[in-house]
Amino acid sequence: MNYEIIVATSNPNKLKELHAIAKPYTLTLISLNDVQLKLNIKETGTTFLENALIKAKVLAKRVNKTVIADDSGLQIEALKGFPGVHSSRFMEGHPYDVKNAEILNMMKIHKNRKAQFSCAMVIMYPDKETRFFIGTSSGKIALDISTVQHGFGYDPIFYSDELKKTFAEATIDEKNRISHRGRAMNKIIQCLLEKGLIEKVKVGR
Ligand code: ITT
Repeated sequence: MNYEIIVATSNPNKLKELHAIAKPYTLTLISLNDVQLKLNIKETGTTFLENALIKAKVLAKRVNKTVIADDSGLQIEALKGFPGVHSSRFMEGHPYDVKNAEILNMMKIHKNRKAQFSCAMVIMYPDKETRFFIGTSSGKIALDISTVQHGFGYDPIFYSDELKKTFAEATIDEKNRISHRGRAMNKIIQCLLEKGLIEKVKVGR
């Protein structure tokens, strides 16, 4: 039987990426929608980790299952780490093509286009044992918004140093292999494997 974990996110794109990572394992990720839960979470932390912990704790209070939560965002060196923990709240209510255009506008006066995506991911077991993992992925703010638009959020303006293309041009598996969220989630997968809670699904011949 698959090991079940509830994911404290209402972002369907994050879930899609996490499902793709979980697929080869005896692991079922359950969304808040699946359990008809709506969490009222105030992300009041000043770091990704604080916010991920807040989300995990709120969900863990409501369910008697293992939960995971992530808080993530884009950090731009020349903008002193902005939008950082404010990534989802920056120009809230505006579509991402408008937000991305504004970031490109803010970057016009800067030569240094270095940026990274960061993700703090927390796993909390029913006995409240808690582990956290950090994943980062380096790149640059692109000069233009990618016309290919896979992914979500800031993907169309994030040029990955490792993939040599924007995250928006990557397939979900390419992105997961080197992304901040992919890296953090793969550490959680390792942890679950070591604990013997999940195993890799054997592909039959
Ligand atoms: P939940 O809190 O419900 O998980 P959220 O979208 O608000 O959903 P965060 O608080 O972690 O999630 O905010 C992360 C924001 O950072 C997200 O809304 C995007 O704008 C951006 N972001 C994070 N990871 C990203 C990725 O892989 N690609 C593009 N943008 C990303």
